[in-house]
Amino acid sequence: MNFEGGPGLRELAAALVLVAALASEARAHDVPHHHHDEGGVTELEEERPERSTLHEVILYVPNRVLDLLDVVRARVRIGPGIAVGVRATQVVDLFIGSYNSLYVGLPGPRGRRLPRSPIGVEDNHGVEVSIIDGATGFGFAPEYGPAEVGAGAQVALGGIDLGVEPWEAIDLIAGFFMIDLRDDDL
Ligand SMILES: [Ca+2]
Repeated sequence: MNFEGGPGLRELAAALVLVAALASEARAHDVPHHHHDEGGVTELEEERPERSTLHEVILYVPNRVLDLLDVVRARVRIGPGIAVGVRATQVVDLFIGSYNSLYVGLPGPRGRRLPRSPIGVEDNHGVEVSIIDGATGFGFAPEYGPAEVGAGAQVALGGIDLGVEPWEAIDLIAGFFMIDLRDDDL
């Protein structure tokens, strides 16, 4: 009697354990969702579709490389003009001059998800002092980072622009722990 009843009970017990496990897993999934929805833990996660763990793993190395490239600007410029610029954040900066150029090198902070090209067009014309920005590039201004520190100059047919963005360095370090402070990961 028990010979047949035993396995039947065991199967029933196993099925109950399975159902209980699935139910508790479903609840475990629900809880963080509610946290995100109600608490608004991070706005970033709500602005974009949630990335899967697989997505993050596959793009982990490319994203760290792009984060690293964001830290340094080292553009060599070829083209006519005369200009000088220095900056230590957007508030403490100075630019005066005019140039049209083709640049080559490390382009500097992306300020977006798409990588910037190591070769491109760059121009800038006018005067910029701190937040009073009278300088304009005709679609190809250098676009510095908000905390970027650096300097550049253009003389006759050549120029150079060097900079470091500490904010991107912090984003790089946070990125190793899967935290995307700049919201620029692919
Ligand atoms: Ca990042």
